[in-house]
Amino acid sequence: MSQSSPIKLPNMSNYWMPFTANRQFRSMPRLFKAAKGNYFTSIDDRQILDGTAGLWCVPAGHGRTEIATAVGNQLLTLDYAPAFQSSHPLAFEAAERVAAYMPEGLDRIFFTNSGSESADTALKIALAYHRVCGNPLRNKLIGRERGYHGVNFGGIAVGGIAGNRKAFGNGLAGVDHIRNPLDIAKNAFTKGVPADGGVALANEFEQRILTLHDPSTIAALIVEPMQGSAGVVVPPAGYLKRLREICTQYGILLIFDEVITGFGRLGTKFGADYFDVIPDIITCAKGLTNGVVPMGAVAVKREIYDAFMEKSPAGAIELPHGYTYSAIPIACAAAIATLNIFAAERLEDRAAGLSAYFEQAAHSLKGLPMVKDIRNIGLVAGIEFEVIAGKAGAMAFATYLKCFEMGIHVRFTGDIIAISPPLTIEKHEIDRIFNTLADAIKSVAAAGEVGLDASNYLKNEQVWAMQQSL
Ligand code: PXG
Repeated sequence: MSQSSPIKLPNMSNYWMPFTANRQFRSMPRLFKAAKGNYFTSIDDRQILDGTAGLWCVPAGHGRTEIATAVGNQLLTLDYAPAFQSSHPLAFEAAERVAAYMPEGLDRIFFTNSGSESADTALKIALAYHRVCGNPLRNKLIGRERGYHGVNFGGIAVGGIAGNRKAFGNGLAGVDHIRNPLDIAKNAFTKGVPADGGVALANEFEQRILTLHDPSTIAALIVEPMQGSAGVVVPPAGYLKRLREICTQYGILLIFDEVITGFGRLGTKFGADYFDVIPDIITCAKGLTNGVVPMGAVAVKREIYDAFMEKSPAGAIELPHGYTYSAIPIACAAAIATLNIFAAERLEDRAAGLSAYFEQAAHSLKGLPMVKDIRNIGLVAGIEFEVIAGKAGAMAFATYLKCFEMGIHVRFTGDIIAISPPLTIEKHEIDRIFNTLADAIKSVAAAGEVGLDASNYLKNEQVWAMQQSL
């Protein structure tokens, strides 16, 4: 692109963007027009290294022809089949393939269209399970502080990110939260899983929450094995195992929300595999179709499914729940093609093989100005900054903008930068991500004034050209 021909931007008045500062965005749009492998092409023709696998959803890298071909062919063969009271063979095949990828025993699969729908579906299955088993008073749901389970009403009720809840009324009744395991004072700059305190922290579930509510009223506990959205919170050793024991002891279903940790992110198929803890229900989405067709799945233990089949009245719909697009043919085709790629390229093993290198690179940022903590596991890292007084989030947001200007896509949440590249990332690209991030942090910190005013970062002439054409 030459400077004399500014980029033609779309009319941006109608699209209300999700989880975006819409007004800020329009003053400095960040638009992609193509993607291949580990790179996006921005609208101003720059190659932007994808340090986040899209929104954690493109583990196999962008533009996979195997998936595109499968989806295209499927679209021209069977575009849609009614999902209620009828189906199509690929739905059963996709469920069989997802079941085979899940930990042993979680082999009954309900399809949704997103992680949020998967979370709400899992919560509804848990409630309905206890009811069908004759325990309707087990109807409370427990989540975790700073947990993220999507944006639907169930998900935000058990979720623990205050900003995602406070605008939306009273939420569900009968919900409580266990403590968030992040302890920077004790564990700052821990590489991987913190060693201590896991069992004591999990015991707090029994001592505080179960005592308060009476365990016989609790249907389920939902947690992410590693909290992604809240800024990469890695639980201490023994914590998830102890939660499992407590749930088993009191007949509470344990749900792992694996929307981020599923499909190789930690260097194993699921977080359940990484931590060697098998929940009763796993939710997933994102990587299931490599992010290209919306799809989520809820895997339940066979005994749970069997209870519905055995105890529901003959001829009844056992679970009055589902979506028009549950197991839509193109999503099934995309999921099967994605699982084929995982099998052929052993992407989880690839992630595991790179994780030590990635860890080293992430922790090389220790000592930079404003850096308060670095956390990592598998191919995920979180870099937490000191909060600038009166400007919470500004340091991370400015760093994100600076990285974008420098050709790297990172994520920010609060004052934390999260890195979660495609599992196809190469070592030199890992170097580039963290070297660029280091430069961005230094530059933003040195600028002193890191307000939310993007004009500080409009040094790039091409970005300027975009500005002029608004
Ligand atoms: N559960 C978990 C654990 C998630 O991380 C959802 C549910 C909801 O999924 P859907 O498909 O409804 O968006 C998520 C989504 C980020 C980021 O950068 C994280 C998510 C989504 C977008 C951005 O932290 N997580």
